[in-house]
Amino acid sequence: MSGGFFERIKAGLSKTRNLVRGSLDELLGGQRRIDAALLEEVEELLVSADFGLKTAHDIIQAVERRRHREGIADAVALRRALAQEVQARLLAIAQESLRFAGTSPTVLLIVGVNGVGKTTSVGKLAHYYGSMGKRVVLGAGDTFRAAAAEQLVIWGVRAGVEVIRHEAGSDPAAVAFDAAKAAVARRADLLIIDTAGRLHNKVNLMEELKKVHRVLSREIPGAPHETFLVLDATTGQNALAQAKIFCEAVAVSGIILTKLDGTARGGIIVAIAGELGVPVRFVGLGEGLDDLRPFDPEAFTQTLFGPE
Ligand SMILES: Nc1nc2c(ncn2[C@@H]2O[C@H](COP(=O)(O)OP(=O)(O)OP(=O)(O)O)[C@@H](O)[C@H]2O)c(=O)[nH]1
Ligand SMILES: [Mg+2]
Repeated sequence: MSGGFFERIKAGLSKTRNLVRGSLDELLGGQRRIDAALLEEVEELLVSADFGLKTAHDIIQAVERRRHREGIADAVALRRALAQEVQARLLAIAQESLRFAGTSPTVLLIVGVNGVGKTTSVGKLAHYYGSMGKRVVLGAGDTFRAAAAEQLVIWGVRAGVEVIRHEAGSDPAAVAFDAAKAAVARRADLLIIDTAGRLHNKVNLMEELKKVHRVLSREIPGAPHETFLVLDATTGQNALAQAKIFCEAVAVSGIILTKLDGTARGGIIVAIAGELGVPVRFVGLGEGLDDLRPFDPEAFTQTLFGPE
């Protein structure tokens, strides 16, 4: 279950890895010359793994420039150049997985559309930071569905942390208020607030998130210190479109990319970096308590383009 990030991401990313490595092996077999035509095929391969049209094009242009400047004569040099270009784009915006505020509690707001894995990720984060010895409190800000708070309470029990909840249908901002009070009273290190993914319409959802945001900032200076948008990797470019809408409404400071284990579209991580400039902080690699890991750009790049 546990194991290093590298082993875990290799397994979790196996579909993307098989697509990228398998196709590269095919393209580069038979001692093919590294020329513009080959690079065009590599670009298509990156697009098929959801690196995004623009980002794939940028990467291949950079590799093409290097081919002229440094000479890229063989498959080994090409893989190395691809790895460097991808990694540079991820490292340019990389952040530690969670920036703790100078004064506790640090408040983390979790947003995203329905079904992407918000509540599951809140539970896994509670476990992750709880295991590190942090005192964690959860706020059940999804009051839209009756079962939502129940689901969070189950995760709270699994992770061994307290969950602040109200009746279904009550005001999420009131939950945020109580959760902030409780986190201060309990001297928590970290308060994580789950939110609803669906409301009657999109305007309502965004207005509600802004209200939760206002309440948190009134109760705890600087809160929410981080706002993570949860995106489902299996939805590919749709995830990117969602992200753009959320980033316009709330100050998203990081991305949690879930369900990487279920897709060959893991290149979306690079598209997010290239097009949104928001760092992926955690990746979801399965449904278990341990299956949320801090994102490591180097391990990701090595998994897709490294020597073995
Ligand atoms: N395979 C896999 N499944 C995941 C991952 N993260 C979440 N899921 C599954 O995705 C489904 C939806 O997860 P939730 O956490 O309920 O999603 P949500 O965003 O809270 O959904 P709403 O509350 O309805 O908006 C569940 O079946 C989870 O087990 C992941 O990293 N990998
Ligand atoms: Mg939920």
